[in-house]
Amino acid sequence: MYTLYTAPASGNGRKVHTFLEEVGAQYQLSRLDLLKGEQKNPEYLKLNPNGKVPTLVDDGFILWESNAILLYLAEKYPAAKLLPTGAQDRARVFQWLLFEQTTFRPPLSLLMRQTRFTPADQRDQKVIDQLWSEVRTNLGILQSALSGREYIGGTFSVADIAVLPYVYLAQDLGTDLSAWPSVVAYYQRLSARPSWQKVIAWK
Ligand SMILES: N[C@@H](CCC(=O)N[C@@H](CS)C(=O)NCC(=O)O)C(=O)O
Repeated sequence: MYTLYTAPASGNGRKVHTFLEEVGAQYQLSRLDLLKGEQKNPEYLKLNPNGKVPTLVDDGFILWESNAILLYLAEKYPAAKLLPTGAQDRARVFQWLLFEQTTFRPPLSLLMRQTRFTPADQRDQKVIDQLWSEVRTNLGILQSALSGREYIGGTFSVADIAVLPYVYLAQDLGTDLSAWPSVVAYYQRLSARPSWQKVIAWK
C-alpha cells in the first residue's frame, strides 16, 4: 500500500495520483493544506526536507520529486508500458519530463501565484506579460511535437502524465488553446481518461 502526501490542487501531486489510478495500485492519500503551510510542518519535513508535495511512501521507502516518483513507479509496473524500453524512446520521455519541470510548468505556476494569490494592487503586469509569452512559446513547442502523433513520447507514457496537469492549468488560467489545435486534441484525449477524471474530482 502506497501513501501519497499531496494536496488536491497540486499539479505535481496530480501526476502521481494519476499514475496510481492508471495502474490500479492500492494507495491512500494524505492531504496537506498548502495554504496553511502544512508542507513545512516538522513531521512532514522528515519525509520531504524540501517542504513540498508530492511525497510517496512505499512500504518505508520515501521518495519525493514528482517526476522521480513517476519513473520509480513506471519501473515497478512494466506491464503498464508507461516508460519505453528502447534507449531513444526512453530518452525522448526523459526529455519531456525535464521540459515539463524546467520550462513548461514554471511560468504557469508563477502566473497562478500572480493572478490568484497576489493582491491586485501588488501584481506586476510586466512580469505577468512575460510569463504569458513564455506559456505561448511552450504551447507552440507542444503543438509542433504533437503534429502527427497522439502522445508526446509516441505512445502514452509518464511524459503525458507529467504534462497533463499543466495543460489543464494553462486552460484553467484562461488560455484559449484553440491557437494550438494539436494541443487541444491532446488535452481532450488525456483528460477523458478515467484516471484523470478521478484525480480532478478529488477536492
Ligand atoms: N519539483 C517538485 C516541485 C514540487 C512543488 O513545487 N510542489 C508545490 C505544489 S505543486 C508545493 O508543494 N508548493 C508549496 C510550497 O512550495 O511551499 C516536484 O516535481 O515534486
